[in-house]
Amino acid sequence: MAIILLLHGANLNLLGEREPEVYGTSNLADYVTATTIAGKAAGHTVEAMQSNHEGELIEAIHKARGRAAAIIINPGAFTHYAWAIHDALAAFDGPVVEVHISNPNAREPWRNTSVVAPVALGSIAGFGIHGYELAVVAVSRVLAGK
Ligand code: CA2
Repeated sequence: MAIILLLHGANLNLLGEREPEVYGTSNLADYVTATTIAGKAAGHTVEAMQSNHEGELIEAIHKARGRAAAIIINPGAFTHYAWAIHDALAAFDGPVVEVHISNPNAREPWRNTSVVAPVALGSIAGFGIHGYELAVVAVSRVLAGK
C-alpha cells in the first residue's frame, strides 16, 4: 500500500462557495473524499493537504520525498507562475500528476501556461471531480508498472 499525496493550492478551500458555473458545487472535502475512495479501491492511502501559501506546499512536497510514492496536485493559480513549486516537484522522486477542475487552456490567456506541467508525468483538466479519480487510476497503473 503506497501513500499518494494530494495537494491543493490557492483558494481551493473556497470550492463550492462561489463560481459554481466554473467549479461546480462540490467542496474541497468532496474532492478529498472522492480521491481517497479511488485510492482505497486501488490499494493506496491518500493523504491530503491544502494551503494558500506557496512555501507550505513546497514544505509538504519536500516532506513527501522518500515517503509518498506519488503526488497529485492542483496548485490553483500557483499553476501559472510558481516556479518554486516547479523546482520542489522536480526534486520529488515519484510520479506527479497535475489536475485541474476546469480546463485552463479554454479560459483566459494567463491560465494557458502551467509551470507545473513540465515536471508532471501528465496533466488532467476539465473533468471536475472525475479528474481526480482518473489521476488516481493513472498513478496506480504507473506505480504498478502497467
Ligand atoms: O481549474 C482549476 O482547478 C484551477 O486550478 C482552479 C484555480 C485557477 O486559478 C486555475 O487557473 C485553474 C482557481 C481556484 C479558485 O477556486 C475558487 C472556487 C470558488 C470560489 C473562489 C475560488
